[in-house]
Amino acid sequence: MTTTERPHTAIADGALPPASAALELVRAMMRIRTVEETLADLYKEQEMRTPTHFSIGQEAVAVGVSGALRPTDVAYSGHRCHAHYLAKGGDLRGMVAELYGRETGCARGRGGSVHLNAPEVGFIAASAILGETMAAAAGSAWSFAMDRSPRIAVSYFGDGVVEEGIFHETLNFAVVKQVPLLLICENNLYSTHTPLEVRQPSGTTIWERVRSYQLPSVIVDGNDVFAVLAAAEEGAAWCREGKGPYFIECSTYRWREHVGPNWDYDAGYRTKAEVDSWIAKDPVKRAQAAVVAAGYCGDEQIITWSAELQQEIAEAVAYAKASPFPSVETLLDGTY
Ligand SMILES: Cc1ncc(C[n+]2csc(CCOP(=O)(O)OP(=O)(O)O)c2C)c(N)n1
Repeated sequence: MTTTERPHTAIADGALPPASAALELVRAMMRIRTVEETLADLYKEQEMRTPTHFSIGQEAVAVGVSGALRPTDVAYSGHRCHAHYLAKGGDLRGMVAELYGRETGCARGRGGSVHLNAPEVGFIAASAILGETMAAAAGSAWSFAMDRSPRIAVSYFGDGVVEEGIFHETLNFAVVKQVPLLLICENNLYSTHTPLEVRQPSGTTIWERVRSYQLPSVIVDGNDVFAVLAAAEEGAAWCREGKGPYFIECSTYRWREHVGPNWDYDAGYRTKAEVDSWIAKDPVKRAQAAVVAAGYCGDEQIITWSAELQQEIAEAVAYAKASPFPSVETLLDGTY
């Protein structure tokens, strides 16, 4: 196949999957939203002493991608990793306890919000060093290729990582070795407070630029969970067939401040009107409306789920707060 035959397209709105699958996606997004909004409220109590990057507004990416994955596939993430961890099946109590710095946390209270991990369900690692886990994901993918296994590795990263050297090294390596690596760029338009257009040459689009590495590259509406799922299914199939890596740029938007629980209209780098325009494209409400309109469920189902999810997160918080801090003698365990 030549480069021009590879898919290099923008993917339009996703068709609705069958009822059970579509409802599962909606509930999974609602769960992540409920968890993060609850934690954002509680953050103000100052009992979570970890820098925390919320992905409120970006839930469709993690949920749509995870819908195309198998339990044996692996995923890696960066600093904004809560949604990726939960969507891959990471334990909620282990996540909340980690944010509270407790021994029962998924990193035994030593890593905080940016070091979530759940290897038992294939969520291998997250790191706040931009781009660091991309190379590790390529390593996992390479091992799957050498084993001729149908497993694939996913690397989640933000648009800021596209300016890191490791991004280019990883793409080059993945293509040369034809490894089953699904690259998911969550383009939320900003790297901290700096917009994409002042960081990259005028007119640059990430997905088109990636083409120069000779791998399939598509862009998708990252606030449409069904479109993300469709793109991820295509990408995952490509990787599983041994055709090499596949790149998906997901257009989305972070609602809260870069790090922390607050709204940041007054920070001077974006306007309230801009944030509001993205809130109007709320991926959770959009998917809820789609399944109700399709007759898959009624509004009362959404209300029931909300109540169940509030209960689940309340129990996880209670569990975390009742858990012990690591003992002083063990503090250096796992530190290298
Ligand atoms: C190698 C490296 N350089 C700089 C930083 C500081 N830093 C942390 S988050 C961030 C912005 C990342 O933006 P993006 O990748 O678009 O992800 P987003 O925060 O928008 O989800 C920066 C520059 C870092 N953690 N690591």
